[in-house]
This record gives sequence, structure tokens and C-alpha cells, in this order.
Amino acid sequence: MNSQYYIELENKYGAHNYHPLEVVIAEGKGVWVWDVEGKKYLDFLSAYSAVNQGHCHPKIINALIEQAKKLTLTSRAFYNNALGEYEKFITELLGYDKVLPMNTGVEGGETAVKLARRWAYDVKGVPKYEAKIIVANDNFHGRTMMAVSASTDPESYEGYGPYLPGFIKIPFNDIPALEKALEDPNVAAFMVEPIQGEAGVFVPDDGYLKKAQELCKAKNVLLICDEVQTGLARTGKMLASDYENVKPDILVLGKALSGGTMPVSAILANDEIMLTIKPGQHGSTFGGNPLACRVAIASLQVIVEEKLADNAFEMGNYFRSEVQKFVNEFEHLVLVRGKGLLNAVVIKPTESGKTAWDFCVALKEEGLLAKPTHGDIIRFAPPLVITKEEIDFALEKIYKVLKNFN
Ligand code: IF1
Repeated sequence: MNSQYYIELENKYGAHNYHPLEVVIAEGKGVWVWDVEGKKYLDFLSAYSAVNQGHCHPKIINALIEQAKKLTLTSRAFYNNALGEYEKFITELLGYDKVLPMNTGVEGGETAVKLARRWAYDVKGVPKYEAKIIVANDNFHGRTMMAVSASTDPESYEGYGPYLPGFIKIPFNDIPALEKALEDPNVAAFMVEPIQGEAGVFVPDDGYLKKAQELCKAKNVLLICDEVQTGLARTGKMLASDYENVKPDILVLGKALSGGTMPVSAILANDEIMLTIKPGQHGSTFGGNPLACRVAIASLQVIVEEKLADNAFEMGNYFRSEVQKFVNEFEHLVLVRGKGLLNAVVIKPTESGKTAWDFCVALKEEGLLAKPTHGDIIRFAPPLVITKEEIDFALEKIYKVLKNFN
């Protein structure tokens, strides 16, 4: 069957909650994917940073297969021989007392908000149900009612009210605004992405996160870092918050925690916070299942053993420095920004009305897959196993499309 067949199937039988580029992927390996016609593409989206380790990494797939043959799910009604080993591994790797395993990134964010509120009432002494969570404008924490209640993007929240109360929205990268919001004695936490991914890879000023942490500490407010997208080596460090030696009180991880094989997310915190949730007060059927645990250990081992953060740092600097030359040469390429291999460019529409979408369609024809966000921004985020030669392949395609983009 050809691509059109599969596209029509999805249009006819699937919800229309996405508008994909017209490419039907059938296989993936490393940084490469192949469509149903056998055409090869360099993946510059990495399933929204879920395949940092590359598509179908053998170590991760083997861990998945071996565990799948033994035991996939016990529920948390019983113990199993994988969860404790995973919990020890990830808490020692990232330096926290405890981890609470969930599945999707947004469930991680939901758990972080519940944890912060519970801590506010039980430890900080905020009067019951007055707890507030400060969030940044243009945030993206997922698609649940909590997440869209925190959102300032109508595309995310419009038409879904009523919303969860208790969110204070302030401009991102604005310390005075945070200082003002922290004057409210009922603030439980400040939840923020160290770099705003979906908004278009907005990197805050150096020192922003560190200052934010200091201000929160001074007001006995928790810092929650949503590193679902920026974490796990994507920005050139294990965590984006590592750039400023900031240790979030609650850390949220997802996506590449499973190397893109299945939904695995995690919330990490120290005992004073984590133990405010008692047995039976939070959970999930699949949270911490043995399959996810073995896959997550392998996914984290790959990141460490293959030094993916260092590669992301180096390849990212190379990529941005080369694309900056294109910015200087082509008027339709407005800017490039990012950290590590989480980058984005802004495309100015041409006189003939061509947009970032058309740019991505042209890239697809050249064998490079990327997708615009918010109209004029294209995120460039390849798997972190990418080599310099593969970056050069991408640069060659981007340059070729730029030359004919008018
Ligand atoms: C979509 C991109 C968006 C996230 C952060 C939590 C979640 C995400 C910082 C929720 C998810 C995905 C969701 C996907 C598009 C993609 C995305 F930036 F990564 F490209 F939207 F911002 N925190 N991001 O980025 O994790 O529940 O999806 O596992 O919803 O369209 P999830």
C-alpha cells in the first residue's frame, strides 16, 4: 500500500487533532526514517524529543523484548523485581531521594502540581485549598485540563473551560514579575520549562533559572522544572537546569525516558516533598510497570554510555554556527536560537506567501523532516546520536531550500 492509502485511513477513521506533514513513516533507525515507498529521511523532529537515543536503539529494544517475554505489568498492588532497581538507578543518577513513576509527560506535570499543593498544605501551612502555582506565559505542560488551565495559548485552552483555578501567569524570563507574584503567601510552587520548547525554543537570559530558584527558596516556594522536552541530554547537559547548577525541588521527565518506545514519565523529589503523598493518594495502572522500568534503565544507560549530552552540545554549537551564516545570507531566515540540539529558526513569509509550512514541505522533498510550530517557527531537533556528517547533510538541504525559497 502507498502513502495515500495510509493518509486516507487516518483521515477517515482517526480524530483530526493533528495536521501532519504528508509523509507516512514505516521504519526508523538512528537518525533515519523510511516512508512506505522506501524513501529515506533525516528525522529533525525526533518525535518531539522522545527519540533522543535514535529510533529503535538496539540496547533499548533488546531490554523491551527481554522484559516483554517475562512480565509486562503487575500493577502497584504488588511488588515486582524491576521497579525498585529502576527507582534506585534513576534517583542515584539524578540525585534525588525518590521517584514517582507515571506514563505520559503531562501526567508528570499533573503529579508535580498535586505534590506541590499537598506539600503546601501539609508542610508549608498554606490554608486549605488556597494554594497557587505560578506558571510562565507561553508555557506548554501538555493537554490535560490542568495543563490547559495553566496555558496562555488559546490553541491549547480555548473551548475547554471551566478551568482549574490557582494558576498565576507571569511573563517568562521576567524576574521582577516573579518577585511580585511571590509576594502571595499562598504560592506553593513556580512551574517552568528551563527552555520553552513548544513556544518556539525560547532560551531565557543566563542566570534566570538560578535567580528564580533563589527567589523561590527565600519565600519557601518549590521550583518545579518541567524537563519533559529539555531533559535527558537534549540541550547539551543531562538536564537543562544543569546549565545553572539549579536543582529543581520537583523534576518532571518524560519522552526520551523510554527512548521513544512507550510512554514513561517520572517525577523526582526529596523525601520532605515526596512523602507528603501517602499510600493510596496517587497512582496509575501502568505507572512503574516492569516493562517501562527495564526500558527506562536502558534508555538512561544509553544517554550516559554514549555521552549524548556532550554530542548534543558539540553538534548543536556546530549546527547553530552554520545556520547563523545562512541567516546572514538569506532574508527569509530571520534567526536561529537554541541550546544543544533543541533549536529553532524563524522563517519570514515570502512575497508569494510561502510560509514555514511550505519550507518544511520543501525540506521533506529533500529528505529532511521537520515541522513548524506557531506559524513561523521551525523546530530543528534531531536525535542526539547524530554525527557531523549527518548534520552536514541537514545543512545542505536547509541551504538548498533557502536558495529556492521565494
Ligand atoms: C502535542 C513539543 C509540544 C512538553 C513539555 C509536557 C509535555 C510536553 C515541556 C506533555 C509534550 C509534545 C506534545 C505534542 C507536541 C509536543 C510538543 F514541544 F514537544 F513539540 F506540544 F510542545 N511538558 N510535548 O513539551 O508530554 O503528555 O505529550 O507525553 O501535544 O501536540 P506528553
